[in-house]
Amino acid sequence: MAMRTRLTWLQEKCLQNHFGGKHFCLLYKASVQTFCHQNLFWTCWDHGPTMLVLYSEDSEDCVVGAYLKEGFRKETISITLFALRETEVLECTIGSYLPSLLFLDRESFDCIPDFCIVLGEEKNLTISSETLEKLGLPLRYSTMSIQECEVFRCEVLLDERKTRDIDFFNRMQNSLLHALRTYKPYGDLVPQARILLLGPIGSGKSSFVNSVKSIFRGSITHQAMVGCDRNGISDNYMTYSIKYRGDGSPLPFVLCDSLGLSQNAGLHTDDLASILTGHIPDRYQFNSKKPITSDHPSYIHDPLLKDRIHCVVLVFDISSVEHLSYGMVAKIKRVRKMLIKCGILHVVLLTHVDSLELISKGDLIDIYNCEPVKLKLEAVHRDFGFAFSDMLVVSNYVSEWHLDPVKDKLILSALRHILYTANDFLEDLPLDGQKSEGKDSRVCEQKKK
Ligand SMILES: Nc1nc2c(ncn2[C@@H]2O[C@H](COP(=O)(O)OP(=O)(O)OP(=O)(O)O)[C@@H](O)[C@H]2O)c(=O)[nH]1
Ligand SMILES: [Mg+2]
Repeated sequence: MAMRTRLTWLQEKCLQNHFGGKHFCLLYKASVQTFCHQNLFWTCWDHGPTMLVLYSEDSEDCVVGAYLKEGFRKETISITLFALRETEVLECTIGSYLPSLLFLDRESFDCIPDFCIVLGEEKNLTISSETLEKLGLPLRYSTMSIQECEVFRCEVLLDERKTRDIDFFNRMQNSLLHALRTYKPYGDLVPQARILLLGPIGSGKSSFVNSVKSIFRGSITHQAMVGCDRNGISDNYMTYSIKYRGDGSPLPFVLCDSLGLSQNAGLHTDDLASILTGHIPDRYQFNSKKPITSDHPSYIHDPLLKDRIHCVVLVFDISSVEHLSYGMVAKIKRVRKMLIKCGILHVVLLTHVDSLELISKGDLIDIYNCEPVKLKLEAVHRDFGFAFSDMLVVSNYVSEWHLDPVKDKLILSALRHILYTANDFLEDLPLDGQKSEGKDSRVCEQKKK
């Protein structure tokens, strides 16, 4: 049976961050492998950096333990004692001691006086008052009964990724790239799926365009203008057809970047309706107060199916999505109603996941299982009603110099979901609509000429 730690996600994360971003691998769990320190030594001997964690019945919200940089070995070392209460870790270093002296030796009655663990029948821990003070623990912790004792090997996460996961991510990236390059919009109705990025100012729309472009180009690019301005950076309607680095052929999708949504200014809902129906030309300069009209010189009068939007991506900054103003939330709900009314399918893209508190680079490997991300997804689901399967999480390329296969996987997986959604939209179009507006009409027109 696989052993599971008693540490909560948050506790494990706090300790990981505190001890240099290490990944913990559970080596010993006393309730499963006996409360016997000889047994514990035997199992955990010479594993490199090791962390021992003690849980007490008396204090549910606090764990204490020892971090051994050199691991359990037969030589004297300095030992870091720690206490984790809620999200705060306090530590103090003692030494040099033989690590075995953390446990009471019943024959010689020898033990580290500051921190003495007794396993076996008694199962208790005694901490000196001086150490209690350094660890910020009240006096009642001077003798604690031990309910559980766990020992972890502390692996260097990045090294581990280098040797084990990078291969996996490279293979994954190749298969995703292949799937996206060979993607075909449903029924060949259009040559490219047209995806609109829509969301509050600064949510990361243009950065997502740059991220996708960077991956397919094979190096970082910042073609779409990105920045921080409360009035918004993008004020033109920009459509990006992206080329694949290998053969320079255009990919079967177009990303459309728009003016951000804002409570009082930003993208006008009439302009949004014109974008969705394909009336707005590339590079059109928006005016928040004056939406486009049919007498504008570059207004597209008879848009074809290929000019229309086939999927809308609602982009939010995951770190601030819960703090959107009441007016903004109401605006997004209105926009969503409009999309539903027009029959346009939409998905949610949550950016900035890297800036969530406690999330580190290593978490991007399994981001949907991280507690803070799960909580955010639940909040967005609760506030807006989006389905969990339609919420995608990414970390955009914003300040990096090089591509990272872990980020690529998140971005490409999100893009694949978006394109499948565009296909659902095309598949659901009424047959008449497909024929009159789609490829067939273009072919007919060309034949007539
Ligand atoms: N850390 C982090 N920063 C991001 C991410 N995505 C975007 N940013 C930053 O957020 C800011 C806004 O990003 P933009 O891509 O310009 O956002 P936008 O939605 O296009 O903004 P407007 O065009 O003004 O509506 C920039 O400073 C980006 O560098 C992300 O995933 N992680
Ligand atoms: Mg922008």
